[in-house]
Amino acid sequence: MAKPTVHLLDYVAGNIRSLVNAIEKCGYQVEMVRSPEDVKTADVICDVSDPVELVTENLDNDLRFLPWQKIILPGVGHFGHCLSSLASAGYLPVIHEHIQAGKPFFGICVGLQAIFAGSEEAPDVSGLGLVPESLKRFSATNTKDGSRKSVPCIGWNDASTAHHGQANSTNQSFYGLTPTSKYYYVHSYFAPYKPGVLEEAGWTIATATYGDESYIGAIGRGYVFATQFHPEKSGAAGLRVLKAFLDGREWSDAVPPPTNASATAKTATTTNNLTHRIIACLDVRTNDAGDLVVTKGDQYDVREKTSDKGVRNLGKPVDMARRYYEQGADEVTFLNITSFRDCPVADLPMLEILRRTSETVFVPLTIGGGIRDTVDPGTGERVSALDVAKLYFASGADKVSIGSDAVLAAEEYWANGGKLGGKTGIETISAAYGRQAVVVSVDPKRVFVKSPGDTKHATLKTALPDKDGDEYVWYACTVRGGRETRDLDVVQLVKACEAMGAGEILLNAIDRDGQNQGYDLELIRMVKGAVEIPVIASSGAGHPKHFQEVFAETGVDAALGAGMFHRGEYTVAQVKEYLGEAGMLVRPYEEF
Ligand code: 1PR
Repeated sequence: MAKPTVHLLDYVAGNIRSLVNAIEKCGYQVEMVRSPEDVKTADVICDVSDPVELVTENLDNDLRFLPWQKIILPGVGHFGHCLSSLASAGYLPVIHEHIQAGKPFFGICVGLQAIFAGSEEAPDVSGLGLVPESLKRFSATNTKDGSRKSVPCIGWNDASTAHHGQANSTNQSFYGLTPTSKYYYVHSYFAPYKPGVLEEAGWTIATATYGDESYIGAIGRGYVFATQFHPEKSGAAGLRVLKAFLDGREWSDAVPPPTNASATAKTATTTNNLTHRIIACLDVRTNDAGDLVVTKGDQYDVREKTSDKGVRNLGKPVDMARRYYEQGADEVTFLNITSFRDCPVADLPMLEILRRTSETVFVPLTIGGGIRDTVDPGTGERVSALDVAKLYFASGADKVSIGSDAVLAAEEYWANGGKLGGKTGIETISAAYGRQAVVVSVDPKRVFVKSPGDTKHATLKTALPDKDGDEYVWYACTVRGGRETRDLDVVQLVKACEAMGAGEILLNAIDRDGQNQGYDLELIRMVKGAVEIPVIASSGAGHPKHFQEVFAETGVDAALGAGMFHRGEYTVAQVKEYLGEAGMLVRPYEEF
């Protein structure tokens, strides 16, 4: 029997590929349509982050009468950008009438925010106003106890209707949501939850709490449904929600909780109520035979110690990424470690790896390597960092990671007295896709000095002095995969990148890379104290206890492993099991 068809208007402006893959995983086939004339009485998904193209193509047709059955409004980035695009393209009346006609509507992330009246993010831009409330920005300080939380909020949290008993009384699940599952959120603005207020107006609410701020994770009434989290990036739990919407199942028998949900989940420690996020990282490069392989450095040296000095080959990227997803990885990161040499635009195998991985891995994918202004070797044309990022997003990436170019941009930022130029890759990509899409990958090296007065850089007194007994260190930034050291320290780098619009820091440590001795906790504390955006610990993990230690002792937002997973010493599942047994909340792995 032919699968039911969902139609997608083909002007992909964001990472809609993952949504297409998720819809197909739910048993629907996606048919690309290129103009409303092609739209039959079908289910239509519009990526309205750039609706102008559609409307200008069809000014002679009145969009109001397109026989659309379903609309999914995905959205990443800026509330104002999304809504003003919708408004200027004349889309808002179409969506209003679609909803008033009682046709199914699903808003995702900024698509949820769009159904509200407005947002602090863009005070002079109105939302659809279905929900007469406004969004506000998370506070970086929890008012209850003054503790800190990272903004944007990036991680796995609840979306539970259990708080007001609606589901429990009938043991029914709202659009496939379950109180023990975790869903992937990435946002700086939220809809505060006010108990009973919207329920009185007939809305069903699923909530989450970040720090001491309780907010709307999902909301629905009639045929309108919206989630702040990304169902296409929330593993099996998210796919279940997407399928419930596509099948038209607002309420259904409650799904049994995941079998491996940690028994102590209720009392387990969290990161401001987010689970402890575990990332699997795959350093990728071409081997001497020209194949793209997963490799792993020993303090960034990826060549075997054997006579042929070949590039360490630890396996195939797509297979390994899928394996880590199935082990429960909360995110997968690919770093193309030789892209500083060649132009990623020509690096089609890397784009193909992303495309194939996004077909089976339904958690966030980050790609780094070579994201900078460059020249296409084939055409000789200039290719901007934003163009490179667009290629990666269109191939299925959710976040792009910038390494060397961030160091150069930070040097320029400080040379200009801390003024923004608006032209760096970080600024342009963040402005176009939102800061949550921009990760900065830091490759620091320890530099020992006898006393803080010996350097202008931010130092710390280390518990691990060097062989000369020098007990102060500063961390020098490097570029080109650690090959070139710069006169810029990590605090200068991360502060500049946060100011330019980066959403997250991937904090490597060359001295610890591949050593299996644990993370550089002193470095992580220094960087966590310097920025408000989330920080990912990287480099040195060799045992599950290293993950427990780094979360417990630094408050870091996520922890990354590579070699220990690639060499088969431990699995992601074993790390999460260890953390669960240590009383730390982790996302339970679920089957779809
Ligand atoms: O500079 O923007 O082109 O990006 C290059 C990217 O490639 C950067 O993110 C940089 O960190 C990375 N990179 C470049 N050379 C190497 C190398 O190893 N020769 N990898 C490299 C850096 C960091 C992690 C690593 C962790 C965990 N590796 O990917 O996996 O250190 O390792 P472990 O758990 O085995 O200890 P650009």
